[in-house]
Parts: sequence; structure tokens; C-alpha cells
Amino acid sequence: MADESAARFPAYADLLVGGTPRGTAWGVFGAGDELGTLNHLTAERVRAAAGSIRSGERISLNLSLLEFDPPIIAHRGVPRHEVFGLNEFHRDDRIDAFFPQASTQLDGLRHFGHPDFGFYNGADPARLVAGSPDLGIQNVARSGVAGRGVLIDVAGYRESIGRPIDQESAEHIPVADLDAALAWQGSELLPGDILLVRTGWLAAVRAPGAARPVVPRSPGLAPRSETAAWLWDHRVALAAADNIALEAWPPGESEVVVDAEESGRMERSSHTGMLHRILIPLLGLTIGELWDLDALAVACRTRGAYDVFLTAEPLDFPGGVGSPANALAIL
Ligand code: UVW
Repeated sequence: MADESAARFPAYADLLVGGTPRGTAWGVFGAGDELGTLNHLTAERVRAAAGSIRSGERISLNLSLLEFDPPIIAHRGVPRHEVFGLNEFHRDDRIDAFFPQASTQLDGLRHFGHPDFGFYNGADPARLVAGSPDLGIQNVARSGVAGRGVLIDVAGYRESIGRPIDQESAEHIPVADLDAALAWQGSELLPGDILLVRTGWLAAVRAPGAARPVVPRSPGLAPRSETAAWLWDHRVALAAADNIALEAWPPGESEVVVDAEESGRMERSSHTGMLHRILIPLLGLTIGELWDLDALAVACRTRGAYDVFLTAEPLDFPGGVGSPANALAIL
């Protein structure tokens, strides 16, 4: 694994010229690595993150498993739940048609490959199937996600300057807004932090009387290489947001262009232009989506500090692509 000291750890610009393949972080955390940027969560950083606990207040960042009915992404339906008993005084659950990514979720390194390069660290796509563990979400569960979480309340910042984020659109949030929101909050992002980006989309769709968009769309991080560079160079361990895809969805005009589609070897699809194609397979970034950051934003604003101790524990589901996040902030 690359030395984490500033002198030796590659910058994003270094990956673009010296990555193998070019533009990838493959090998940076070791040839057989399956954790990617979660490697930034060193024991030392987890210990230091305890300093972010002031009051001991706990705030769950999870939505209900049944939050989206009808579902946001059509193929991720609502689970069918049966409660049965072996006798009159006993109850067990049975869940069918359970889509682990239908509500507050973590997306592991199996979720996306890059059409030109493949999956993280050169994983064999033939092995990314049920029954084989490669790049599965169990790696995240067994490693455990815990550390210093930093909320960037971009929605709050944009409101404060009289330029609220347009929740009806798939507005691209540039990294300049992340930096400006951090400055507005008086917060600092440290290497190995877990990033929580509040776009305000979830609050907008949950507002009383709000209509859920028929075609799913939400503002989010801009699908630009500068976004990838910002996340990598800050050594973000995991990035989560309160929207559909962390990045803006659908991506719209994007810098993420792949040869396979340009040359016609692969058909364009709803994934065309997605920043996912860089963040997950090329950089090894685990992503969180549909995280409920609204109560956390209120609490952070009240206490005047946006760093928390954060845990997220996905299901130990061997070979799983994603999982409910089970995310908890301790303030
Ligand atoms: C979308 O489907 C938009 O994103 P994801 O698959 O990461 O949930």
C-alpha cells in the first residue's frame, strides 16, 4: 500500500499520468486490495475521531426500508414482508423481493465497472456474480466503517447566499460550492474523513404535499474530473449524500466520456456520463446514497460544529453489491 504521507501518496494528477492503467488508483492500496479508499480509515484516525464526540447525542442517518413506495428507481421495488409464526406466541420475518439499494444504502466496489478499463483493481468480471465474494459488500462489513464524518451542508450554504439549489433539476454542484460551504461552516476536511453532502433534495421530496418526481432526478456532485480529483486529493474514505446517486442524476452534460460508447462498441445507457464510472472502479470509492442528513444538519448548525463520529455497518452479505447503510452519527 502506498505511503500515506503527503510526499508519497499519489495525487489525482499523478494517477492521470502514472496510474496503471492510466487514471486508475489500482495498486495504490495493494495489488489484491478490495477496500479502496476505505483504507484511509486507519486505527489512528478512528481513535482521533472520538474527539468529534461532544454531547453523545446519536442521530440515525437511515430512512425506513419502506420509504420509497413507489420506488425511486423503478426496478428496486418495495420488499414484500411476511410475518409468520411457528405457534400463537411466536413471530418471524420473511422478506421477498428485497432490493438492498432501494433506500439508504452503501454501494460497494462491485456496483460499477468502467467500460474501457473494467472493475476496481482489475477484478475478473466473470467472478462478480452471486456465489462468489470478489469485491462484495462483505469486505466493507468485515472491515467496518467508523471514523470522523464531516457534513457539508451545501443546501444550507446556498440558501444563505440567496441562491438555493434547484431541487426540481439535476443541478450540478461544483467543488467550489463544497469548498465555499466548508468555509461558511468554519469546518475543515481532514484526510480519511467520511464525507456527508447535504443537497437538500431529500428534504424537498419529503416536504408535506411535495410530489415525488415521476422521472427520478436530483441535484448532486458534478460529473467532472475535478470532482473526482477533489474527493481523491482530500483522501475521502467514503462519500455519501442525501440524494439519488451522490452525483447529479441524471448526469446530463458530463465530462465522463468512455471510448467504448464513443466508438459504438457499447450502447449508451442511463449510466452514460455517470461519475460512478470513475469513483467506484477507478478510484475504489465506496458510495452512500439516500442518507438522511436533515436532522444532522440542524444539530450541527446548533452546536456550531459539523464533524461527528460516524459509523456505517452494511450487511455481511458475501458477494453483495450494496446494502442498507445502517449509518449512525454520534455528536
Ligand atoms: C442510480 O441508479 C441513479 O444510482 P445507483 O445505482 O448508484 O443507486
